[in-house]
Amino acid sequence: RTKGAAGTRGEAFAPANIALCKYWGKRNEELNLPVNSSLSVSLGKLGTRTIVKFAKNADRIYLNGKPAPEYFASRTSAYLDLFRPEGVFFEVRTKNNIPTGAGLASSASGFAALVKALDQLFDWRFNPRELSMLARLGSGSATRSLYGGFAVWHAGQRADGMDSYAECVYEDLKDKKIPAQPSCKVWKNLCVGILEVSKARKPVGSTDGMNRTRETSELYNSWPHQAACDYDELRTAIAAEDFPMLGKTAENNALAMHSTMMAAWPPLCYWKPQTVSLMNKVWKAREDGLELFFTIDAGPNLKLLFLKKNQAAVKKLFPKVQIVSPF
Ligand code: 2P0
Repeated sequence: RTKGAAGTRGEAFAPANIALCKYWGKRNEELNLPVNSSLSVSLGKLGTRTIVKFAKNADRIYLNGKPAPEYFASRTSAYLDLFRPEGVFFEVRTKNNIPTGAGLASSASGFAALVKALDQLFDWRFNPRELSMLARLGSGSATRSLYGGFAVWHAGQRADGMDSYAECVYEDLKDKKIPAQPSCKVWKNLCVGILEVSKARKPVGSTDGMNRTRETSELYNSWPHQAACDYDELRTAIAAEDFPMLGKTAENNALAMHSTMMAAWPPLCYWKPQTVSLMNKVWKAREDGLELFFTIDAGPNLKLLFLKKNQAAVKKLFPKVQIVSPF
């Protein structure tokens, strides 16, 4: 569908996001349709800016000012194939402002920024829900990167994925008639802290990890139920601006996801020894009265959740933490 005339260039930014209720398991690998709905918080100004233009003869893909590595260029070109008119090539210039090596997946903000830039280039004028479905075809977690702040990705039920899109959590609360604090459209004093354990690319990619878990882990049978409960709990916590409820649910959800992987065969553990010591440090701080929680994605790094009033205490405990504002 093209509403207007294609331009000569598109440029867009999309934020990175961290899932508080994780996406783990695909019901359709080609369309990246998830088993369960997920909920995330964005990293505000941290993410990806992408410029896309038409090119002659071949795609030219640049990452942070240099020709992109092969794995990145081929994944981007394969995604562009979905939209490519015959004989057309693209120049894509992508820059991540996520601190290098923060251990954050950039595929989420990357595909979201790319699809927004393509929307401009082709003048599709799709709405954010439609764009989130197109971003999903690049990477599941990209579905949630069309929005700042909290986003929900509805798993949907349809085989064609037309009901598997993301929206801002406040839209979803309105639809479900859950009253929200007026102030909580932006949860200003919520902070995310990044604790880097390793910069290395993960040994088992998310898609393979999810498939292995789904196929071999007995514990995975309980995952869809846990995810559904956590998703509801997080929505309620956001509506009420209840930080302890948000933190507890996010941490428990992450640990449950990792438990399903460890019970897979061959076993899958993304943690390093330092991951476990940092987890213990958070638990000890909590015992000592600090409202501090963590979440962990498919990797060894921790993301801390805390309120601004505790920023100094968190910095003191974890001097290397990188603190970012989600809004
Ligand atoms: C998430 N993760 O919800 C979960 C939690 C990692 C752990 O989404 O195969 O790179 O491209 O759909 O989106 C990472 O998986 O996987 C991810 P694909 P993606 O953020």
